Amino acid sequence: MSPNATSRDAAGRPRRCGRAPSVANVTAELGLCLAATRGVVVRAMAFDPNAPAQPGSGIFGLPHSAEEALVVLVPVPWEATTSYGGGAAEGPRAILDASRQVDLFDLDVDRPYQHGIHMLPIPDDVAAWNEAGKAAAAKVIEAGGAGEDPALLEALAEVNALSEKVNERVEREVLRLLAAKKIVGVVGGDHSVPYGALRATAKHLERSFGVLHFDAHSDTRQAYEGFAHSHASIMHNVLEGIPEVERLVQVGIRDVCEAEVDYCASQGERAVVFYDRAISRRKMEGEPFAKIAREIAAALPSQVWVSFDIDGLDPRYCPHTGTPVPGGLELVEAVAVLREVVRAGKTIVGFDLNEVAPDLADEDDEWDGNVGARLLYKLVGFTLASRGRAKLAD
Ligand SMILES: [Mn+2]
Repeated sequence: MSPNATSRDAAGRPRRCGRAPSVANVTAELGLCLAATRGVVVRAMAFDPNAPAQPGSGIFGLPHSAEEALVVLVPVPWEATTSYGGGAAEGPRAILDASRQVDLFDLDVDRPYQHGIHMLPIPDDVAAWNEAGKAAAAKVIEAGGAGEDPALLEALAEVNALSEKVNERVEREVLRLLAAKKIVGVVGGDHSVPYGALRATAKHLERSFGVLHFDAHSDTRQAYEGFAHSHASIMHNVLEGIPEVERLVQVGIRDVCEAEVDYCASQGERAVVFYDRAISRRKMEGEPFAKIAREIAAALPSQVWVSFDIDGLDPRYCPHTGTPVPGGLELVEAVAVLREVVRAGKTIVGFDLNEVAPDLADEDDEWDGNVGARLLYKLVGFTLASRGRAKLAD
């Protein structure tokens, strides 16, 4: 919440900013919007970026439709293979709800909202697949794997089939948006959800690119618990299934199995891991994080997809995420890495944010959604800046 957010809206939520819309502001901003969205019809509603979010407004309180927006966010309420704590399927809703409190002016990238940001409706079909998938997966997880049990093998096959449906749906949606020249961000859901988006990006770009992966976990397990598209297997699947991904750069990793360490090492230069242990030690020895951030950026190829698992951050930023691990990045450190990626002249070709889970026991607790929304806005902002569509502050 911003320091000047003292009043509350009709729903009792703190307002973003107490300032009343002024005619001069509205006119100036509409002018900016028109200038920024050449050829696109901007709806006549008076939008004031300094005012509180309007009831019924979209993500970040913005008025843009999918057609008007340059940035389109794809929510994926899917967490069937979550093995520990649940709630990530509610991530898109929690982020959307909390996003209306985010101040639109951004000290890193000025006015990223000018090009329009829209979140697609949370899809009912994926939510239904999630319910079915979770019920089937729970039996397998409880038994510690399907083994030779025919009923469990059937449940496992059902989960894997549903995962493939999610992947195909996300891939189709993202391909359609990329063809319409949109900038795409995927909002999970668990960490299995961006796979389809990465496949779509590979097809659309027709060239190689890198993945910058923030996470506490390596996510390079092969078919974790038997699930082909487990949240814990996403980067294994990416490296094995998407040859266009020329390099994976992982940051914040601190909870891995030995097979994952060996697997990443076996990838040679294709996988570069900035373990949390190494980052922490360097900081303890007095190295500035800015230097580490530049090193991370330098390890990336020129085209970069950012895959952000919220648990890459210190868990006080994401207390209800499914698999929290002590340690991790500060939010400002993650932002510093994104900033260095842009400063290094790399192009962010798309991004995902996943594993944000609200407190399911207390619906008034917006903290996880709040951090998620703010990080999402930064991802949007730096992506736009990397494409010359937002100004990077000094
Ligand atoms: Mn993780």
